[in-house]
Order: sequence, then C-alpha cells, then structure tokens
Amino acid sequence: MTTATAAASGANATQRFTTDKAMAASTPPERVSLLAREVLGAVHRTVREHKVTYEEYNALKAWLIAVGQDGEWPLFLDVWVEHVVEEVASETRDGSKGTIEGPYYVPNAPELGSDATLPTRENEQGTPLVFQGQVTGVDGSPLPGAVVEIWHADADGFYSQFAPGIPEWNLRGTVTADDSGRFRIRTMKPAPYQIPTDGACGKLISAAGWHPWRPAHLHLKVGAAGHQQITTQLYFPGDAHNDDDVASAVKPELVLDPQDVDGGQEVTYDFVLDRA
Ligand code: MBD
Ligand code: FE
Repeated sequence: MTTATAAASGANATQRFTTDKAMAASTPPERVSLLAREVLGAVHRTVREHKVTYEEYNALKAWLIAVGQDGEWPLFLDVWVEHVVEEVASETRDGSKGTIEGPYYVPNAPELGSDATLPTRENEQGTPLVFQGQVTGVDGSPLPGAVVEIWHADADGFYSQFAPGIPEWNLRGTVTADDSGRFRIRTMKPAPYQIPTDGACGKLISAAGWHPWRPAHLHLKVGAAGHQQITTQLYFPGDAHNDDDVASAVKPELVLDPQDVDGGQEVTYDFVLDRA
C-alpha cells in the first residue's frame, strides 16, 4: 500500500472543503470586526500574561505557515475548535445528540436502500458489525424515507478519498429508511483514528506532550423531510480514548451498546429528529 502522509490527506481535505463549503462572505462588517477583535484580544492577552518571546512568536509563525502548507487547516479546526461551534449550534435541539462532522465527509455516497451493506474491499479487515435503528420525530412518529449517510475509517484508521489506495466509496454509503423509518447497515468496525504525526498538527501534539488519538467511531448524518438534519458520531464502549478524545467530540449519549453475535457484533441505535 502507498503510505498515507499528512500532506496528502491534508491536501484532499482542503480541496474537499473548498469545493463543498467555502462560501462567499456574507457576515456583516460589525460582526466580523467584533469577532476578529475578540480573537486577537485573546491572543494579545496571552502574549502579555505569559510574556511570549520573539523566539516563541517566530515558532508560532513557522507553525501556522506549516499548517497551511500541509493542508491541515480543516484538520486543525475540526479537532480543536469545531466541538464548541457544534455545542452552540445544537443548544436548542431536543432530539438525538449530535457532534462534530470532522474533515472527512463526502456528499453523495452511493444509495444502498434500507437494508444496506457498505462497500468494502474483498479482504476488508476488522470485526463485522450490523448497525440498525429507527428514525423518528420528537413525538415518536416514524419517519419513512429518512436518509442516513454513514462514513467511517477502516481497520487501519484510514478514510477512503483521503488516504491513498482505498476504493473511492469504501465504507461510505447513503441509506434510506423503510416505511417504518427503520434501516440496517452491515459494515466492519473502524479502528481508533490517529492524527497524522508527520504534519503540523502532529508537531503541535508532540511539542505539547499531548496524544494524537480519537476513539473508534462511526460518522453519520441523519435527516428527513420537514426535520432538522443531525450530524453525529457513535462510539464503542471500552475504547481507551472515549474519555480523552483529542477532538473532544464524545458525549455519553453517543456510546453504543453492541452485542456479540455469530461472526461479529450487532447494535441498535435510534435517531430522534427535531422539526425544521
Ligand atoms: C477524524 O476522523 C475525525 O472524525 C475528526 C473529527 C478529526 C480528525 C479525524
Ligand atoms: Fe472521523
């Protein structure tokens, strides 16, 4: 296999974001001014309070340049900032908890029906997992035709379309709930994810003496007509990093309770959507 590098997956994530999400600025100047002054003020306070030296200032400058060169702005922001944006955005929702999207979502994954098998390689490694559930409204009524998009890492912690040598839609799919809002997805359990150690984010982590791990997780977007789409992740009990995710994106409601069955594991998890 071609080796995964921070710069290659960073370039893919940067390209993806630029294509899908970078929008023309519509933020009013008063708002831009307020937020920019606040952020810069926090930086200025840090410099004064901790008497940041020129040596440290230049190290920061070099590191910020490297974040861009390695294409790691999506990774950096989604790991260390997005969780607070998600917290604020979801404050007023009553349905299922969500969490951060992260840098590796790709829209328009193949449609697989309501009883789905995610695309895998012939020799896909890992524990077979059946993930099933029902999508309802906050009032408990089933939502037929709800759309469940799922994407996750392989047993080496790599994502298709971001790491090299993996088929385009591997471990990604779009699942449509049946007439009772139910769905079933066959896949292979993902491995924990390690922030690339050879890029700027990895350098920050090692310079600070932090660890680079996210617990194993499934990513999902769940939506239905007339309802708010949620973006979420689901985790596995007992993972060493459920309590210290580098991206701070684990919530107790998002930890699954899988059962051992013949040939793998099976788990049921239901989604509740707020009205739009
Ligand atoms: C991931 O797989 C992820 O989900 C997040 C949030 C950040 C980096 C890698
Ligand atoms: Fe992820």
